[in-house]
Amino acid sequence: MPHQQVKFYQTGTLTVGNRLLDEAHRTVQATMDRSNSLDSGHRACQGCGEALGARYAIDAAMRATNNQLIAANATGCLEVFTTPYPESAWRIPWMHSLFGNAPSVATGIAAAMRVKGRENVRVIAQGGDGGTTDIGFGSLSGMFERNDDVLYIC
Ligand SMILES: Cc1ncc(C[n+]2csc(CCOP(=O)(O)OP(=O)(O)O)c2C)c(N)n1
Repeated sequence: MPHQQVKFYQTGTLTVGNRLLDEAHRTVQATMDRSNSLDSGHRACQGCGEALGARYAIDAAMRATNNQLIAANATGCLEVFTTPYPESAWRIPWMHSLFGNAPSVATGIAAAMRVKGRENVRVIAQGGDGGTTDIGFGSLSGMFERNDDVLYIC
């Protein structure tokens, strides 16, 4: 079976540095095919489960939607480490919501896309367990009650 040595380090930034290296020295992150929703340079710790989970989920969603994707993100660690003002590590249209209203914001984005006839644009909302099942539960419940066309990821 063909195999490829896995490299656990990253040299330079994903967008530029890796691609300046010889192909043999680039990490898998540098492949041009990778959709790369969450860029390097954010402030999560190495190996942060939330950063990896979010990136894998959004990368998959980008592939599934042909990159026609907008995300709403509740206040929480994911928002804090990816978007220290005035920077952002997200490479998709991304909107920061309050701690408790990411589902409502996502609903609004989906409604706006519907009105504009952009039915091919899909919407994702993401939040931590607190933003989802504690302070945000009313907003989430409303989203399900209305059967809004949003994928919510806790
Ligand atoms: C109304 C309101 N109360 C409190 C806060 C402070 N606050 C910001 S993030 C956060 C906790 C987020 O926890 P969780 O949703 O589980 O996400 P995590 O950061 O763990 O990923 C709190 C209490 C806030 N931003 N807004």
